[in-house]
Amino acid sequence: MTDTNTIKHIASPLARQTLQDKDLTAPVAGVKPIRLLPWLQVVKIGGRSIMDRGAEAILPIVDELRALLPEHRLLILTGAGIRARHLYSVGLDLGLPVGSLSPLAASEAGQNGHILASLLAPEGVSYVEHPTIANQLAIHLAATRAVVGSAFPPYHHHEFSSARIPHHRADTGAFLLADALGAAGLTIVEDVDGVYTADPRGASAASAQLLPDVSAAELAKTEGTLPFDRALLEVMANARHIEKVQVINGLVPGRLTAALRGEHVGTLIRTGASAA
Ligand code: GWN
Ligand code: ATP
Repeated sequence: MTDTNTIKHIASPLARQTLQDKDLTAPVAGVKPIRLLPWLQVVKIGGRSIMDRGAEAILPIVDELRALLPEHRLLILTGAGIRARHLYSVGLDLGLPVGSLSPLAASEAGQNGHILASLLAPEGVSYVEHPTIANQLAIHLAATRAVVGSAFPPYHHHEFSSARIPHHRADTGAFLLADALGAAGLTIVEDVDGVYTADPRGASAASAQLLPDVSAAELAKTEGTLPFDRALLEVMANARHIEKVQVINGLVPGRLTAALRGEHVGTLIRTGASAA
């Protein structure tokens, strides 16, 4: 009985108070988390911007990734692309809730990952499932230099109902994962040179200017379109490890290689994470 009482009354700084009071939780919860995979480089490959273009865009990227393997250990994550957009239009027409659309779109990101992994298979690269990324990434990356996964986060029916199209898509998923793993970096591969003041392929293309270095907080104040999910800016504000993300043009040979070598070849987006 004495033992039971001791266990029941075990000393814990969070035992007797609400978890909602930040002043009370800060001494325990305010500590910076450890980096699980500090040597990992995460690369998000655009679904629409790269994968949907087929061999012309994919094969040069595959060549660059192959050549980068001796230098970096990579988690390569793919976006969803055109099939997900078709899926959204059909699903929305039928009135499907966002929690039903989210996993359907996510499966398209997974399909692109399977395609990319097949092309890198001779190098020992395979597609790994979400649960494997969650729990067994370290052992896989101890066995091989890189793995491919879906960039889409597995929100499923837990997706926020604030919009009809899933709020958290591939760019957000890639960032959440990279930050949670404490990765060395995240590079987002698109079909434009970086983030512009307006869509460089849209109606205001003539006046669009490239932003070489910008903070997520500054971008959050703008109202125009962006080359990634707007939710990415929300999660960047609360980042713990990833201090900057580079958005680069994967259609230009050598850009991905340069970015992974730390060169400034696209738009650097500063997050809310501090170096301390
Ligand atoms: O199917 O291509 O993982 O890695 O969000 O869930 O919708 O699933 O619902 O391990 O768990 O389609 O089946 O599919 O892309 O997400 O996967 O081949 O439960 O390896 O079974 O979190 O791959 O898939 O789509 O990523 O993004 O079986 Mo797929 Mo995705 Mo595979 Mo995964 Mo979802 Mo699983 Mo999951 Mo579902
Ligand atoms: P997914 O992986 O989700 O399929 P993606 O990342 O491959 O998508 P898009 O969502 O199409 O690609 O985003 C890239 C496109 O965003 C560019 O081709 C560009 O035309 C457009 N874009 C819109 N606004 C901007 C902006 N401010 N700066 C740069 N590109 C922009």
